[in-house]
Amino acid sequence: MALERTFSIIKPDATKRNLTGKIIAKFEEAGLRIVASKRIHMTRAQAEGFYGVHKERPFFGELVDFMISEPVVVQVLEGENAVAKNREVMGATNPAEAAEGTIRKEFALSIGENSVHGSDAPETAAEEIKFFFTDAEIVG
Ligand code: DAT
Ligand code: MG
Repeated sequence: MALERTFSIIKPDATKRNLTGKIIAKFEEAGLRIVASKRIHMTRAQAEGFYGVHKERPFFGELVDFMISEPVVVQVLEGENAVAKNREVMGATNPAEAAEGTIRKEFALSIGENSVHGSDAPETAAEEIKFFFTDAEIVG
């Protein structure tokens, strides 16, 4: 299979607890390469736009407030089957259901404060990468 790219966010609960390096180590151990990375403090407009697909969900307001509560690290990860591999390394949305060894099992605090975001399909990965990065910022 060809190299694929996916989009990741290390979320506020994780940056706040100084877990950035431990989470990046999980990606690298799984064979995912960091080809773009920046630490940003998302604006409300960015968070609402990024999570627009969830705007009718009851937790939308809470999700946006959380995502702008602290800085985040946005990244592009590259590797074989990167979208699915990243989802595997992340673990289930709810840490209570996440498999042993996954990022969410080890680090997440709750279903909302769950340490990482990862694209769910190649098409959404392409859109999410474009939302935060220019082509020039991605160095493969
Ligand atoms: P994932 O992040 O695993 O792709 P998702 O796309 O269904 O999960 O939801 C996006 C984020 O919204 C999720 O990481 C945390 C938050 N969220 C989802 N379900 C929630 C719930 N029932 N209560 C609170 N926050 C929730
Ligand atoms: Mg999702």
